[in-house]
Amino acid sequence: PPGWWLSWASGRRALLLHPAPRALEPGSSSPAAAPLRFWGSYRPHVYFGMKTRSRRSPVAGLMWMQQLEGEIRLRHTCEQSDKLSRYGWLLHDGLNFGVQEILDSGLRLQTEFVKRQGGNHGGDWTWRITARPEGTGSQAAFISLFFYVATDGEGVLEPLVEKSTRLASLMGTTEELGHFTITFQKPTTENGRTALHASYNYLQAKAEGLHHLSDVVKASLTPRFTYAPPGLPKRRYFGLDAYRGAPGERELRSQLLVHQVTVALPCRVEVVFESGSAMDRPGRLMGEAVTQLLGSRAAAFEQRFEEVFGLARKGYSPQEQHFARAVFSNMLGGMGYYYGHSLVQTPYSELPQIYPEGPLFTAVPSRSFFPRGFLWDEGFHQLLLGRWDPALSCDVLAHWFDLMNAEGWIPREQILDEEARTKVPWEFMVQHSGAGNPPTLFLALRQLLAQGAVEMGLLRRLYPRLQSWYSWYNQTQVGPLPYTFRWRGRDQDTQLFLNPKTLTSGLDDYPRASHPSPDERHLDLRCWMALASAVMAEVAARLGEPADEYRRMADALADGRLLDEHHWAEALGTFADYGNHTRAVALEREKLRPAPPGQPPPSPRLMRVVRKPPKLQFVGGAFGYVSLFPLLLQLLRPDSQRLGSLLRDMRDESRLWTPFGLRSLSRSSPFYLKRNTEHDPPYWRGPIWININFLAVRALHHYGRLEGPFRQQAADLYRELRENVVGNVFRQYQESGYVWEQYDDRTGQGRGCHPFTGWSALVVLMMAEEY
Ligand code: 6A9
Repeated sequence: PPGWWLSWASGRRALLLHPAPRALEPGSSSPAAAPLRFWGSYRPHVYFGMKTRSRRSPVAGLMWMQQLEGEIRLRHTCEQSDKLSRYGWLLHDGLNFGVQEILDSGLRLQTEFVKRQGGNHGGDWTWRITARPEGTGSQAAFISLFFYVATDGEGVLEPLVEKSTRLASLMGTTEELGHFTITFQKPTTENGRTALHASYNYLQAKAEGLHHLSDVVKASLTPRFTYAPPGLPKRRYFGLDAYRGAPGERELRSQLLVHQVTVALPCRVEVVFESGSAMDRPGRLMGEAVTQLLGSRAAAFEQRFEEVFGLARKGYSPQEQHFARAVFSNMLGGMGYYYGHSLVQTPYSELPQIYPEGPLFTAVPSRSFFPRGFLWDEGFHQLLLGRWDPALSCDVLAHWFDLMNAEGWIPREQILDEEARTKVPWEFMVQHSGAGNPPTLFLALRQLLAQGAVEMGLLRRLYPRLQSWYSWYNQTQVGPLPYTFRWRGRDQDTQLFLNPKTLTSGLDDYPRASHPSPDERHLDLRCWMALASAVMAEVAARLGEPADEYRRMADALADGRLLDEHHWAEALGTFADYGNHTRAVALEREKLRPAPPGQPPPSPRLMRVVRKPPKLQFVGGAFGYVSLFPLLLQLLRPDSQRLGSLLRDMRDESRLWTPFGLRSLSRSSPFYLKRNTEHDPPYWRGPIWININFLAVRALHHYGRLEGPFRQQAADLYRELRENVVGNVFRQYQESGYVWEQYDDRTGQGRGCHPFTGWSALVVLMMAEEY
């Protein structure tokens, strides 16, 4: 066939979903098949909200505002710039209930939901919001709570308005939910016994989409309303007035109803969702019934948490247990359900293209900063969630594998809908169909298999996808020699970076060969492929499929001699990448000619200068996480001298050891804490990351139990490292209110974004010593 045809056909393949039958069975997320999971807090990017696991689910959510003179401080989506001193789920079982605490400058909000099954559409739920002043108290004497319901292009909502300003309830219908009603109860004192004076406003509007809800509400507020509780002075407040509509002729796909209640602190408000198909209710789920149901759900959760993780019987203090429950709940309660398409750049066309639509049910790294799916993060997430609810993890894996294209590729970052897109700068939006990411889903799958939690039917459906995924890495990320591998997609513009990044590896700016080239061999990817091969062999064997090829590959990649040949750098005394490399690089301000008179002065950039030409060699000056990979993924034999050497170097304080965990890059590396460009602070060049520390703790645990010359040393390091990591993440949480993306290797302080209860939540497994 002519060349154009080939590229047209392959371009199509990159944009077609994998042809094998889906891993998810048709309708498996529907309310009929999975009623308990239908409604959930699947909107991790808002402080409090719910939706269903359906394609165009209506959403419900909360916004709030302390009524301050002349100032609109509306809270809705999780934003670090809101500077809340703390927020997150304290308890969440992923199915029935959740309890969240939010501290917002002197205001303490407790946001709770509890579900009750009944009917054919996922049952009923009730929200309870309790607000009170905290500490020195809020500057505002009264607050507004905004409860909203919005459609996403499907279904209708009918308001029922009392006394022209109070949205008392609404009736709705959507395809998957059938008929339902939502009732907004009047505010009461915290114990629910006494009604409180309140002012009401409501809004009915149309919005371009769910990503515009905050804007529509903000634009509808005017300060012309008065709050006048009996016997107290009148106060002005911002209330919902009229929305004058979106500019232009855009399609308005969302119907929005907002109930605003303005009330003094402390107070409690409940919202009751009732499914039209649920009959014979024992009574409306509100007040005392909510208190009781929440109480019994919380007790059941705490009991099960103890059964699974055993922290009380292992002697942890009540505060430590509280912390562990909160961190775990935040990962589970932070799960999202998304439906939409990625934007994908293939090598076959000039512009990014639209990838096929699909659903994704996934945990997220961070509710504020990265509230969406990330491929290699997810493998780590499921190590924790799989202990709690293996069926949930299987469901998540099936969703991820169903997003695979016909070439066997899964997009790394899943930015699937408009809400997700509002959080991402354009440069990060497009996914490249040649770009990989560590195949950590194999880690999760291996654990689920060990737990006996993967049904044969699912495994069989996953198998062709696993095969394709595995071959994708094997074919597209191969290195220059057999059994070597190379990450594609390194930064090309070498002059602009101290060291061109390797985003695909997940370790972003971790130093690699200074001059990217096809001669590179990446140690971490090789080790991931060893793991992948071993898991493929295991899966094939279980299914009675031919496993020899996978076994042979797994053995070859774990073979000590071959590993030495490709990655042991005798002169450096460690394992390393290989490539076209020089250490003699630096960033310097470029020298520009002065501008002619009258013209603005030029702004010189920081540019890389290379003082000594690169040559093919092992990558020196880069000891750190990558060098540890043969240990991290447990490829070394317990009697390997390399194991002894890595243990020694790991424990060395001038290299990786700190009182807070292992730093990502040796303190003696020339790249240690170096910026990559003017605007890129060091990321994987010193700070402590919890996912890799988890792998290290887990590997030390492994080697501490195997007979061999380094057994005692590994066992000792295991104890120390585990205490350091867990102790620091716990202390930082107590001090700062959050779990963080990374930790400073000099002070232990949380760094990067927060809350980050993606893989940092693996501290729970380290506390439980479950690996
Ligand atoms: C930036 C900016 C509001 C970077 O945890 C997710 C990933 C990891 O997979 C990766 O290993 N993080 C780590 O190096 C965060 C990546 C965020 C990229 C998008 C958008 C949004 O600003």
